[in-house]
Amino acid sequence: MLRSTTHYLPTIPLVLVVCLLWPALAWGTSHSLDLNQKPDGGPYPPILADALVPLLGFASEGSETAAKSVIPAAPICALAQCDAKVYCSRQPNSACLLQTFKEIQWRICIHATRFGTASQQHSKGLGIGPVYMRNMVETGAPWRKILHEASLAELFTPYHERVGARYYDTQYLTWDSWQRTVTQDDAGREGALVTLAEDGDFGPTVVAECRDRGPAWLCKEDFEATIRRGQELALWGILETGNYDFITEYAFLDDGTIRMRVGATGYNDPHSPDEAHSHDALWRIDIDLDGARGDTAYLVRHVEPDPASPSPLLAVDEHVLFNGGIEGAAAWDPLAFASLLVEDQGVNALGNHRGYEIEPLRSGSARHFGGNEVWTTKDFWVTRYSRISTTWADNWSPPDTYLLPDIAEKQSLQNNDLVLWYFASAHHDPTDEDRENDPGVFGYGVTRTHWFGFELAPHDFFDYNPLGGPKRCGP
Ligand SMILES: [Cu+2]
Repeated sequence: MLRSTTHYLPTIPLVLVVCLLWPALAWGTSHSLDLNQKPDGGPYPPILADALVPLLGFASEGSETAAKSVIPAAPICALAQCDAKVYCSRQPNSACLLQTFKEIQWRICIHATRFGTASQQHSKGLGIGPVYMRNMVETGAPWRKILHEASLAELFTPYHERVGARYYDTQYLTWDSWQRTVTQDDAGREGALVTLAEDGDFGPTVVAECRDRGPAWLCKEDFEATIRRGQELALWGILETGNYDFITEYAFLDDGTIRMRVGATGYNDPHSPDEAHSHDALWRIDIDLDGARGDTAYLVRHVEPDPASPSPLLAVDEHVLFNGGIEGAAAWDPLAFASLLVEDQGVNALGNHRGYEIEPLRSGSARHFGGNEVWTTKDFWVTRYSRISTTWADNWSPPDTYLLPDIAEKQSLQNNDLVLWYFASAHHDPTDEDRENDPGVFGYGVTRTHWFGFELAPHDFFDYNPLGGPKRCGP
């Protein structure tokens, strides 16, 4: 079903205003009596008022300046709307979000991906980009681009016991069929709902949550102790593919990290609810550190023992050109703590190239051996941005049909415009925890969320601990 596009509101969707103002009024009433008391008399979590009042208060034009002026003394979230016309030009069904933490600020476009044409539609669900970040500690620090676009390229669900069950979950998605609306129940007490620019008739499809992520660092000595708790803004929506609901999440941390995860939940295949299977995802990340050009890919590995040393006790860490500096792929080696690093030509104050690296979040590595499944045999793929990179999803086809021709060009991965592809999986062998609580039946039903993904973490992108860590605590 195609939804009307006549309700496109270029700066802030009307429904977004309504969604945001309603809770503002409700909380405003309760907070007018006692900021620390909710209507039933219990205490609010401290983050609630701090996180959401700025969000609601700055959901208006000119918010970039306004948001900057209300940076609180404590490190909390503050979400506002930026100008989608300027920052979300490639995908019109979008929202532009400005997230202000104590030390850094994020400018994020989130959008519903649309590929192909109106008559031959295709989608990969929610995507992000462009994404910019800037340091708020240093006066006048520039916005630095981190990535141009990132989304899922594919979701794949092969079952263990059925030769024919090789489900490419994005194959049948049209521009709208995958979307599901989200509610305050989805968002929780600390979340807000975002309606994309062309979804006024449909409703909100993105949850924005400010989350406390525990101790970001701490230091305790006999007579002195200090701690910094971390926060993150998590943006997530639902990619609905049938019995499974895939939660696609993009989280922006206050230390400059971007975390991308998929959570597989919903209900098990009714035809074979106890059959083991894997949930595979391929992400495409068009990384543009400080602009598109000048990026170089490396594989970073820990090697122990150091083969060049006579002692088995010594270790060494490698920082080598990815695939010798040309387009290609590599397996993730957990014994090497391997990561995929991209460095820009630009350097920080210490003369180190500003970089970001993919650090896997996963419990294992799937490998499959059917037709068109070569793309599942490696975890990191790096290509140069090229014609294939711009047409890879115009019409749906399995990843082998665009990824393999792309790396076959053997273009240079040094000082170039790079695209990263990351493959990860969750293995799901249903257990009794997958069953409904219906005594006498105990049939297989809804499954708990299986998460997998990665972090895109800063690597010499800052000059120092971005969360203000002191030299030490104590004397
Ligand atoms: Cu499953």
